[in-house]
Amino acid sequence: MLVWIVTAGAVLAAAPRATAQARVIEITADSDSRYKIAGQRTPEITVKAGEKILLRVTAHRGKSWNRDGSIHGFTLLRAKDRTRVDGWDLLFKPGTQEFLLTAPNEPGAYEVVCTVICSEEHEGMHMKFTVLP
Ligand SMILES: [Cu+2]
Repeated sequence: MLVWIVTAGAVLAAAPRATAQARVIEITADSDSRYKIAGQRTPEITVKAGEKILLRVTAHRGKSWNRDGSIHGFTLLRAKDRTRVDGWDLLFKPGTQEFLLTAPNEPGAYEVVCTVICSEEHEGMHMKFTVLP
């Protein structure tokens, strides 16, 4: 079985073994302009610095989307200065997709924000992201 992985705009097929060391984090980017994580009332992602992450995203269309077909985004910002983290600027299409990512090396508080105007609730589409040492 092949698993499709999208990294920084490039699509490649990788055997499951290649992703075996990455921790899988599953989120939903939902039609009500909310990120959701099963079992969490308030979704929050916690990772270790430099950890390999396989982000598995299921996205559902809200009331509006980008002309390129992206329906939600996922951009990681440093909480202290709202600057973007390289490699963590993602766009989602409808359905399930996976991204092989490397957690920031700098421990601290981060925030995930949606970068697609997905509804009038778009501004509320964000979640905490914590990097542990
Ligand atoms: Cu959104």
